[in-house]
Amino acid sequence: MSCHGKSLTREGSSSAARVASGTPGAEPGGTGSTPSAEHKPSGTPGGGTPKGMRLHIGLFGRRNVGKSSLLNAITRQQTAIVSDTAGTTTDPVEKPMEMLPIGPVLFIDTAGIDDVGALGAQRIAKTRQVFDRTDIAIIVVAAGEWSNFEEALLDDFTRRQIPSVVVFNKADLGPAAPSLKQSLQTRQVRHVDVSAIQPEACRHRVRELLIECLPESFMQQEAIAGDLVNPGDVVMLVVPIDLEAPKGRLILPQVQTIRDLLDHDVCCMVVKERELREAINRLREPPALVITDSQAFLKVAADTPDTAKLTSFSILFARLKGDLNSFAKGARGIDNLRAGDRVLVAEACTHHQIGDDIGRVKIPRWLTQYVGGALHFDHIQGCDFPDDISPYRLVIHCGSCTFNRRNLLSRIEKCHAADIPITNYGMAIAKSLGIIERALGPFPGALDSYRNG
Ligand SMILES: Nc1nc2c(ncn2[C@@H]2O[C@H](COP(=O)(O)OP(=O)(O)OP(=O)(O)O)[C@@H](O)[C@H]2O)c(=O)[nH]1
Ligand code: SF4
Ligand SMILES: [Mg+2]
Repeated sequence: MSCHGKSLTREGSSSAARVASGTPGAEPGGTGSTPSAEHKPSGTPGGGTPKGMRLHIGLFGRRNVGKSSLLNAITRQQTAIVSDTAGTTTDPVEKPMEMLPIGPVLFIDTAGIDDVGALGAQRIAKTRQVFDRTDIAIIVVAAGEWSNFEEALLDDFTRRQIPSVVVFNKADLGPAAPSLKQSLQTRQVRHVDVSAIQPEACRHRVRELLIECLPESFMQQEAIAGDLVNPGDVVMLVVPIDLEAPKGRLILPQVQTIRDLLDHDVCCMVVKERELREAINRLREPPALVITDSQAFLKVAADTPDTAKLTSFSILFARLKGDLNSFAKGARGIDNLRAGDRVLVAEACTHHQIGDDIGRVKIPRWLTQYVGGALHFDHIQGCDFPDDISPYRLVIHCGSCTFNRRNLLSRIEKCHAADIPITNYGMAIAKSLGIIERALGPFPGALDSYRNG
């Protein structure tokens, strides 16, 4: 999975969304025309909590209701441009922050959902893309003026099972009707009256509201690999240092995995694939688990004793970020591929490809060999996922280290709805190299899904 290496010098995960100031190296906030900020996940100088690990909170509503004013009040900064001209915010504006006691969050300010004209339609489409990565939706309403737009937003979020809250902004200009509040209460939709022009009070009220509807999954810290072994066990991490590896550092999934193992009192050894066999020979007993970059799977499988569990970083992240069972089942779809079929390869971040790129060169090569005939590959990067995936026989997703879980789950759900199998890089590689059962060995449920797929 040395594709991850490039992420640390790649652009952010969305070509449209921009990360506002908050981490050194990120651009100051703004709207409309500023270019993408460089993505700086943790483990890099200047990086905080990786974006993908933050609770994503979207601000939605009609133009001019005060979405950007609310963001500025909450963040105590002029993160987004505010004006009384409708349609000030064009592209989504992202602002990472530490929101105590909630923790690391990412606010996403959006363009008005009632925008007009051809450009307006494009801005609405960008706003709607943000739905896919929203953990909590804030529907902003001005002076209690509720319309079909707010009703449609609420319906959409309810259908997607995204917790949503209503913020009645501009309370200084007029309150929401008691009957409306009653109706929201009946539907168990939390709401609050605020005025963004009184930022201190506004900040407190919004924070209380958010805490009330925090998703359970956000409260629980999921293990990456520490739950697969026991305290004191030795785990070997195989990290190829090739052309794709970033200079002078490890990459985000490797750093996160090491930290997770240390948190679980596990001994970690990090080696390159060439040194693996020798390193294992030096141990008194085989390691409990070997975790490899998927691209070195074949050599690592050959050098790892059968008594040791084996998997890849990419498979671990499929479990953390997505739904391992869906991906394992989706890997079966590789058996149904025929020459001439279309395959969609999706990467969560944008980056420059180099010679032997995993998504563009290696996976297509291994899959073509497995199928025994030419396949047609389409590639997408960032937040753009096609509405119509019916032309595809299979979707293969990267490890999504820059996505939050909801974003990836939304894509999995889209594939399920269209009855298109979806798997991930690690599993597609393991499958096409003939070692998927071994790579899924540490996950009996996923292995069953694969076998019954
Ligand atoms: N009176 C009053 N005015 C407010 C309040 N919040 C925002 N405004 C004003 O409402 C106007 C629109 O605010 P914005 O924050 O730009 O609204 P927006 O929803 O981001 O608008 P778009 O980006 O155009 O979609 C500005 O003139 C703000 O100063 C409030 O609580 N009370
Ligand atoms: S987001 Fe995907 S393509 Fe980008 S570095 Fe992470 S796993 Fe690799
Ligand atoms: Mg705005």
